[in-house]
Amino acid sequence: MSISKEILAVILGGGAGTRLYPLTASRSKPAVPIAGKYRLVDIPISNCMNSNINRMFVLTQFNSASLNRHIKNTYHFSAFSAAFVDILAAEQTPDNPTWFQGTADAVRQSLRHITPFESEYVLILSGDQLYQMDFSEMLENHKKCGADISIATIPVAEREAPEFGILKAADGFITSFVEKPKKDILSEWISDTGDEMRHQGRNYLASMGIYIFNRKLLFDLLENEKKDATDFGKEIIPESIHKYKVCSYQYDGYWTDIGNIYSFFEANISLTKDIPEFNLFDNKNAIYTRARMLPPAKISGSTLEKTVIAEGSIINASRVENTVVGIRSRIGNGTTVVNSYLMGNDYFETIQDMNLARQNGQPILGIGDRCYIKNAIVDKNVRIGDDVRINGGSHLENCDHALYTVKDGIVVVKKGAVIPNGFVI
Ligand code: ADQ
Ligand code: ADP
Repeated sequence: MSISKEILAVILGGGAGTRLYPLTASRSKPAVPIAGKYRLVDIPISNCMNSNINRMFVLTQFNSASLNRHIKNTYHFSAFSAAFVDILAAEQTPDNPTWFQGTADAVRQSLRHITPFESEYVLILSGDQLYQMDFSEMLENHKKCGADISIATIPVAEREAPEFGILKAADGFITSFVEKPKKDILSEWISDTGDEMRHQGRNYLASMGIYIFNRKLLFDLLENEKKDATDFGKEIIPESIHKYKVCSYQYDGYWTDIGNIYSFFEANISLTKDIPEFNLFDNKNAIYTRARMLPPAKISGSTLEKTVIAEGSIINASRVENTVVGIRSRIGNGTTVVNSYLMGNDYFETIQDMNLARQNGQPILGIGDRCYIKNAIVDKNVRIGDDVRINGGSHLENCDHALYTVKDGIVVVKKGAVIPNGFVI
């Protein structure tokens, strides 16, 4: 059987979505724009496609227009192939009056959509991680070990360990597992992760939340044995390790969780490094997204330092530094942007639109003249007037304002916000 028929993927597109608020205020998490021109869901989908896994379900709590449009316009497969990307949004049915309660519950409620598609294995992925991984190697390892369940694992440092499922393994099989251990018991969970990892202080083996299940076992667990379990990390995985063969597939490449504003911001900004850990310039492992017919970026009079600029942008800024500039962005004269992620715009304004906006005393789409923007995420379709100062940093308290939110020192300007001339944050 070819790998494409052997396995299908379920991408967990997000629970309540509060951790990425306000980016998820009007769109589902998989549709959140990342790296200037992609959306979060493009990462797991591209990893699947590059691993020759081409049947995918995206589970999401709500079905946003932008997610639908993105999937519909991006992932076209030949009528002669079995490939698909299907969105399964939480739905209320007569025998299931609730929304997805947790990850296991989300997969359980989707089983009836998965049933008609044959496969021997099911790959379960998180929708909020940045990494490039070949799942076919993980599947090979799963088969070679004769495992019932495989979990992708990665060495992490003590500081990060409490955020993850931490486990111990012997001869490739997981012998114990604790979901998000408290700091005071951490020392009991140190593993031998190899010399290189030990030198980096990465002594804990964390679950990446990436699982391969033998399909029959997954259905049995969710429908019978653990029919009340709501979560993989809290219930299904820890309760399975003594009963089934649960294999650890250790991964040593770049992998980062981008489930909250701070990690999402860091992951985007780190793309501006000379050699980013996440490689968008990879011939073999492309990250796919919607192919848009956009003009090249146009730049004038700007000093650009470590900046990633997407198509369709018009930049007259005086300086842009450590910044990701998303599609169709516009930055006015004399403006400085530092350490920021500008998501860009869904459309261009015409000269007439701009004149009309000016007549009505409204800023035009994009960022105006003589602004200073630092440590910010600027969501799509924002109008920032002239002489605006947005200076994010640890001196700012967390808050939620009508136009912006501050989280961990990062200012997030909300989608479609209109920021008047001279505004200061
Ligand atoms: P977390 O990421 O904290 O830990 P969880 O909140 O269950 O676990 O989310 C896993 C993924 O599922 C995320 O992409 C999330 O958005 C999505 N998700 C959550 N609830 C959902 C729902 N109801 N419907 C659809 N999608 C949903 C997990 C594991 C840890 C592991 C880390 C690695 O539990 O053991 O270490 O992932 O990041
Ligand atoms: P992309 O994939 O390019 O990010 P989408 O297709 O999700 O973007 O969004 C572009 C959307 O913006 C299109 O649906 C388009 O109809 C919409 N759009 C176009 N012009 C305007 C406008 N003037 N105001 C608001 N939305 C617009």
